[in-house]
This record gives sequence, C-alpha cells and structure tokens, in this order.
Amino acid sequence: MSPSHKLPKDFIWGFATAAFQVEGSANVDGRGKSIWDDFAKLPGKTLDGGNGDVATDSYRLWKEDIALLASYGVRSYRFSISWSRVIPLGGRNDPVNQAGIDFYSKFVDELLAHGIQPFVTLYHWDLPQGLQDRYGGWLNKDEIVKDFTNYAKICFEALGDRVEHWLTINEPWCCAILGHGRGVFAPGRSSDRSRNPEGDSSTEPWIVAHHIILAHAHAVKLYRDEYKSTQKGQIGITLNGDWALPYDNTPENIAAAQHALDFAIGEYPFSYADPVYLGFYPPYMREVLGDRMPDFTEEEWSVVKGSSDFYGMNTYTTNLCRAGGEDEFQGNVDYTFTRPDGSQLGNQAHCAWLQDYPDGFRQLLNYIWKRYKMPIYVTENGFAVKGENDIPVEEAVKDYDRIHYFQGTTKALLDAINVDGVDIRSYFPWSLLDNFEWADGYTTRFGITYVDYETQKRYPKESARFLVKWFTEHEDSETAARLDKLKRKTTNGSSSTTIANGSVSSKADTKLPCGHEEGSPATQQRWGIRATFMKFIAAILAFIR
Ligand code: PNW
Repeated sequence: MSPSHKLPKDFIWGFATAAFQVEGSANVDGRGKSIWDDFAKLPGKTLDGGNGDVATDSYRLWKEDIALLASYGVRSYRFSISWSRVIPLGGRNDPVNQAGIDFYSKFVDELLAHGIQPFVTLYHWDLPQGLQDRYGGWLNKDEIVKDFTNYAKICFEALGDRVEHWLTINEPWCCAILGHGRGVFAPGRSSDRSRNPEGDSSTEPWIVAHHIILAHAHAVKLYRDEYKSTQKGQIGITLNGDWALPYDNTPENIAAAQHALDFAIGEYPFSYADPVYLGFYPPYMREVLGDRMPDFTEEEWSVVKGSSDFYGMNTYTTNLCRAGGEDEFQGNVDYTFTRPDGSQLGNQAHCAWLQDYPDGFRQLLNYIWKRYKMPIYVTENGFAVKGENDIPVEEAVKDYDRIHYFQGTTKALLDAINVDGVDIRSYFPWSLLDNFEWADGYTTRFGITYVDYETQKRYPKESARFLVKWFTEHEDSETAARLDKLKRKTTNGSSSTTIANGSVSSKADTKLPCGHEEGSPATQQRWGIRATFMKFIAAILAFIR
C-alpha cells in the first residue's frame, strides 16, 4: 500500500462509550443519582421501559471490557466519567467520593497497561440530580459554571497525569434541544404539557446552550492556566452535526441546506462552533431570536473565543433539506431521506434519523476544516442495523449493513485526509458495545460488539473485525511500531487477551468472512447484495411465522 493511502502519523483510533450508557451499578460505591436515573424510569420515557441500573454492567465488568479492547488492538478508548460518581451531589461544596475517583484511576491505569490511550469525556449528559434539584442545572449560569469547573478540576488533578486527551462536553445540542426543547431527554423540560410538567421550549434551549459553552470554556481556561504546562494534554468540546444536501436544485432548497448546516453547527438559530472557534454569535441568530437571544459579556467572550484545541466531531448521517416547516430547532427546514425520484439516500438504520451516506461525511470534514481551520478529532460515527434487536445473536453479529456503513466512512476518511488535505487526527466508531441508547432504551443497537443483556456476554460483530483489520492495515508503520512497542513494554506482549466468554480470542483471530476484501466497489456491492438477501430471507421467515 502506498504511503499516501495510509493514515497520518500518530493517528488515534479506538471505540467509544459513555458512562450512563454502559456502567450500570447505579447505587454502588457511593454514586449519586444523575438526571437520567429517575427520568428513564418514568413511564413512556424510553421505548422499552429500559433504564441505566445495569446497562452493560461495565462498572463491574471493566476489566473484561478493557481486555476486549485489547483483543481488538485499539490504540485508544473514548469513555466518559460519571460526575455523580465523583461528586455524588455534584456541587463545589459537596463531598467528593474517593471510591469514584479510585475507579476511574485504576481504569486509566489498566488501559495504559494494555497500551491503550484514554480519551476522556467529562460530561456525557449525566448531570448530578442534586444540581438539577438545587438550582435547575444548566439553567443557572453562575452555579453551573462554577460547579462544572470544580468537577473538571477534580478530574484533572486525579487523572491528568495520565490523560492526554480531554473532551469537556459531549453534544451540547442534545442537552439543549432534546433535554430542554423537545423534552425527550433528561431533564425532560419543554412547553408541551402533555409531555413535560415544566419548561419553556422558546427560551430554555438557548439559555442552556449558552451556559454549556461558558462552562466548557471555563474548564478549558482552568486546564490551560493550571495543568497544561505540566500535563501537556489537549482539550476541547465535541459537537454533533450532520451534512446537509439540498433536496433539489431550487434556490430555496439550496438555501435550506445551508440553514440546516448552520443550525446544527455554525449559525442559525444558534451556534456552538462559531462562538468557540470564531468568537461571535452570528447576527442572523440575534435577528431571529430577538430578545430570547442570550449574549456574553466582553469578559466572557474572552474566555469563550478559542476555547478548544481541536474540533471534536460527532456525525452520523446526511439530510436532504427542503425549505419550510415550522420547527425552529431544525432551522425551519424539512428533513427527508427520500430523493425527488422516490429513491432513498442510503440504507436505513434502525433509528429514523439515520441513513448511510459516506460522501456526506467527506463533505462535512471538508466544510469544518475550511470554516474553522482546526485539527479534527472524529469522536463518534456509527450505525444501528435495522431490526438487529429482534434477531438471534448468531444473525446479529453478521452486521453487513454496519460494515457497509464503515466501508464508506473509512474510505471517506482516508480521501478527506489524503486527497482533500483535511487535518484529521482520530476516529472513534460508536460504540464499543451495544448499550443504553437513551430514549430508545435497549431497542437500538450501535455496538460493534453484541451484548446479550441477560447474560452480559459480549460477542464481536463482523463490523469489529472489519474495522480492526482496516485500521491495522492503514496505520502508518512508524506509528504502529512505536505503539506496539509501548504495548509490549507494558503488557509483556500479552495484548491478545482471551475474552471471558471465549467468543474472541486474539487480534490475529479477527478474520473477515471468507472472500471479503475491503475497499473495492465490487466488494461493497457484494456486501450490499448480501445484506439485501439476508433481509429478504428474514422477511420470508417473519411472514411464515
Ligand atoms: C449521540 N439525533 O447521540 C451520543 O453522543 C451517543 O451517546 C449516542 O448513543 C449516539 O449518538 C447514537 O445515538 C445522538 O437525534 C442522539 O440526531 C440523537 C441524535 C444524534 C446523536
């Protein structure tokens, strides 16, 4: 393989999870409640009534999970810290739970012992319930900014000597819009009284978004002022945003696609990336929101502008955009996956909002690079196979639609780097494990490893084998040699761990199904046909039953 078809030097790859989605052990070792604990248990909040009490039991099975990561041969693991494990009530004057700190500390040590770099998210939506009850959580600027910064400080102190990559906050859009606008995520606030007892969808999402940016910025300032010179890490925020294509060539739909992009990432109706990287809220946003639009003081702007060392990117799909619609949260743009000729943009995932369209990923990488000129860390990207929860594990592990998705995105990644010249430094497929998928409960599976929730056994899916092989083959050889040496030094060469259930044995075992060669269009087509054939058989079986 020619060097130009390789990943850049020091490229980081691994898999991602978040504390509330995998840990379980909700009442163990002094953990306090998060806003998702009780919310998930309210009737109708999750599709299957599932909650986070057990999840994938990863708080107990942490060593097995790290052994699984090691068996895959990843270079890094993106996980999040549960704030309420570290400070059960959350606040700066509340007691710190040493057991929580010890857990994450030994977790980081174990990762490093396997040559796996920790990539740590401080906040992945699990606000301590204590802070929601005490002062309304993200709605209270002065309190939340101080409490988040204090929590961040405790984490830097405890783990910063070993953590080189920090993410402050995951996808503020979801906290603001889904938590305080639509009310479908915790804390479940909106103007819709049939859904939520409290909230104001016309103001709270913008206030929450604003406070999240400020809290993030203060945590970064603290890191830069007090820790960066000795700990030498990178720190930034990670934002979700999907590529937007015009539905057709009409000027209004071309404009709609730009509005949709701006809405999620850059400008209207609110923005995370523009203030953080460029230092302003776009005037159009003020125009639309009028006196609902919050603003920063001069002093706050000086903390917010430039408050990220990189662009953290979570992205999953592409939307076809049509002007119209009354959904302010969507920039008054209608989304569809159906083209004017009736065809679909790509394969449909289990969740309605996701189809497979890799070219959109490449376009988005280019767009972000040109607009913000920051190195990009892709911190999430993935696919939930339709109906995967309804089939037995032996079939579920043959996740050809997910492989198709990752064949597309890995090629797009490589082209964006080597053909387009985009500075991309990491790629983390979501997720290491099937897990608690928020309002979807356990019905939607994003894992590259299947989890049997009854037995908690893990079964690598074919997509895991595909990804491991792809990254192993595309890693720059100097980087690979350096990292392999690190692994040997720390684990005496025993990185190929046998997983408890015996279903994975070693990296050498990650063979692809016979006849598979990644990359060629013919192969991609073959896998597409195979997936269609499997679906056809499944439909016949369902019909007979
Ligand atoms: C992200 N949408 O959430 C989160 O960071 C993960 O915790 C989650 O499991 C993953 O993506 C898969 O959903 C999203 O509606 C939730 O567009 C919803 C959306 C996007 C991302």
